[in-house]
Amino acid sequence: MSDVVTIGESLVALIPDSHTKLRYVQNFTKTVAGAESNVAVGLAKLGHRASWLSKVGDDELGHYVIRELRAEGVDTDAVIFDSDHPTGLMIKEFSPSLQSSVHYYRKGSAASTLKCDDIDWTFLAKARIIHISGITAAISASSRQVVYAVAEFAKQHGILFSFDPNIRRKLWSLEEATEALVPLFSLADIVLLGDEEAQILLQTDEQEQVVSTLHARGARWVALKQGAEGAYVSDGKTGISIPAEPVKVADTIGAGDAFNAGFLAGILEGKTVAECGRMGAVMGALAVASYGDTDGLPDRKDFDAMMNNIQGVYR
Ligand code: KDG
Repeated sequence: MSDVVTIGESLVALIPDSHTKLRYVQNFTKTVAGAESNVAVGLAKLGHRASWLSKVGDDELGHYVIRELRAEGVDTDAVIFDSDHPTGLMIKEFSPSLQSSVHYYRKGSAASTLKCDDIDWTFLAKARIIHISGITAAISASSRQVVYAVAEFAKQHGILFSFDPNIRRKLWSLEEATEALVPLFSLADIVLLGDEEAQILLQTDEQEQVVSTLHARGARWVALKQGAEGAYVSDGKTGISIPAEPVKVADTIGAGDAFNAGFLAGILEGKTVAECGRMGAVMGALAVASYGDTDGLPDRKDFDAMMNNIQGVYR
């Protein structure tokens, strides 16, 4: 039984060692990326039982993804190995101004073939929270069907459905994203979105308006992620701004997923919405301070020390 099940594609990510165009890069670090598995890793590192459900190719990259996620404590027992489709790949590129961008090689990937018949519904029924991002809805029509079916299933079974639109403009147009993602707000108990996404999907990024719109559609918790400004979080009774933790930024990719992991951990632990927000902010700050999506995520001891502003002794 898992506290949280996340569903979505993970990719092998190649991270360049220099801030220049890819044609000039000589060395890359191999790592695992994927919004939903990032959330699962963050939760597992904080001591929660987290499962990740997906498909990977029955290839070296697929076995690498599984090995890494297991090493971080994520349960991958429900993952399907597909011998007909490959594991997806992405390559990050860092411009001299530290702007991160990504190049995807994921069309026709194993995860994009995920369909409702692949889902182990009995396993899913035992979760307390199911978390999915809009990326899963973007990668194919069949995985989009999975997102809607899972959201409905969560509602019927009293499982909290957590949703982050995670709009990736390289995967679909804003019109397609809006049409597919807006209905999911009405099925979500927890909505975690960025201010740019609020502007696209709700035509406003004004915090109180975003929050009241989403509560009116049924969300119990809302977190509006505002990047370097922090976040505005609400449980319908309390709405509060959470400042971002000061940090030296290496790579912003993965920050939103880390925030989500911290926020969901707070919900599992029965914390107030302000505490959930701070837990999210601490996780987000640690994620941006390192290059991989999850390398910077803390284990519980370091996380608690940071939450309590306790300095470590290093020598
Ligand atoms: O949120 C970070 C993700 O975007 C990254 O890990 C890769 O899942 C990914 C994607 O599809 O862009």
